[in-house]
Amino acid sequence: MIETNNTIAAIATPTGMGGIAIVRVSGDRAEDILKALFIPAKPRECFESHRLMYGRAVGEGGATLDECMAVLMRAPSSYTREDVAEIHCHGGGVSAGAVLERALALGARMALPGEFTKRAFLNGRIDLSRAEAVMQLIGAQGAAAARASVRQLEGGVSGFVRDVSQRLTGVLALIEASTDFPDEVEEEAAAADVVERLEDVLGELRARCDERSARVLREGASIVLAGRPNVGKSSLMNALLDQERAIVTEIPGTTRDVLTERITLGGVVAELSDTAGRRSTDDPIERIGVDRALRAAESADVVLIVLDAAEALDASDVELLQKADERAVICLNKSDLAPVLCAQDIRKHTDAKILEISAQTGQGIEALIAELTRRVAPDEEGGGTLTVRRHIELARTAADSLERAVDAVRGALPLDTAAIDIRLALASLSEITGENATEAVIDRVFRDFCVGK
Ligand SMILES: Nc1nc2c(ncn2[C@@H]2O[C@H](COP(=O)(O)OP(=O)(O)OP(=O)(O)O)[C@@H](O)[C@H]2O)c(=O)[nH]1
Ligand SMILES: [Mg+2]
Repeated sequence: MIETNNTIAAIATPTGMGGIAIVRVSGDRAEDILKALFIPAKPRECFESHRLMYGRAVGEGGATLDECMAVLMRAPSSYTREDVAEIHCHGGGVSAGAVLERALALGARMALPGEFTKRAFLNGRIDLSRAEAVMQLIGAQGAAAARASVRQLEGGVSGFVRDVSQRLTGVLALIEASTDFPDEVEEEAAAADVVERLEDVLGELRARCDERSARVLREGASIVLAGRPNVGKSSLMNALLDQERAIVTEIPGTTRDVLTERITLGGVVAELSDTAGRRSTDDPIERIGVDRALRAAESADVVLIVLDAAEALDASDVELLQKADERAVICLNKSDLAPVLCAQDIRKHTDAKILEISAQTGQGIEALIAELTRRVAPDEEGGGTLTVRRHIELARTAADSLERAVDAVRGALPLDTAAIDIRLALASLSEITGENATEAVIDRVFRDFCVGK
């Protein structure tokens, strides 16, 4: 389809009250539109590129819409690589709305979600993985997710894809050499070399596909407190939040519903949930609470199993400990009291990490926070995991292809059988950065963007 109006405009800042609101215009007519709607305080014959000007935005007939700043960024040194104009109005939506309307009346059309960034991609300024990083940065929950997005924005994913693809191309060359010149290349040695190199790449691909870390970065982690009534779950919740959030009493069965609050651990946002103490009960309300507690723990990333150090284990504690999996951390609470229960008693039922704490005195809380941080914050060494779901899926598909290639070579099939799967892996990898991406893929990526980005 031939685009008849290629100059787009949108308000790039969020709606609501704020200091400034920015109207962005991109395309061939951006400069004309800016000159028609903005009058600099110091008249300038030509609008100098990349120079912020102070002046007035005007409507039809020259009526002042707002006092504002404006900048023209001529192609190709702009976000979209096209001529871009930005008008910085007073915040609050009304001024920016009037300026946007004026830009539309002067011939721009309303931008679609993500259309500015899509143009940056289509004009070759950024690859698809970087465009996705822009969106992720905007939606980042917590500093760790933002850092991961910035790494991608700086080309972390593109660099990784390039490196891995180059290595796979090298393996293809080796295979070609051994099939084209069978007398010169020793087949068995070549096969061993191919397997070794493919396995190296495979290991790296798999390491980057850490689904759990990716989800935690995107959506935050969930930490759930579990245990029988009165062991101090709500007290621990309050100690971790450093505020009196949950009701604490000496009456077992105090907490009924799931109570959730946000905390930040090592730059990762986590939801901390206090739950009803687990016990069988005839009280219908408490029973619903106990059911909710069980469900919350099922889907949690970390389960804090709270025990009372001043009491012996009972049957429900033992059941909880026996079911503890790798997500569990045992908090031996009330360690300020005369001990009845010790770590060895717990060890008989589980290998999970045990920390002695006191929600009341604060003892051990720092160590617990450190343990939680270690568990939820991603390992950022080596560039970290891929965080965009689409990238993880493609990297997985590539890894699956490589696994088939390794199996083929191990099964003594001709090396060019493996070459087919290596080419498939290369195709999946190139989709991450958007080379040869179909229009449908590109549209899907930009569909979730916000207008004005
Ligand atoms: N000495 C001491 N008492 C504690 C500690 N933590 C909690 N308690 C007391 O234990 C009692 C129960 O505390 P909660 O935090 O309400 O216990 P819970 O596990 O939330 O109880 P339910 O909501 O009934 O399941 C309260 O009287 C607390 O003051 C602690 O570390 N040391
Ligand atoms: Mg409670």
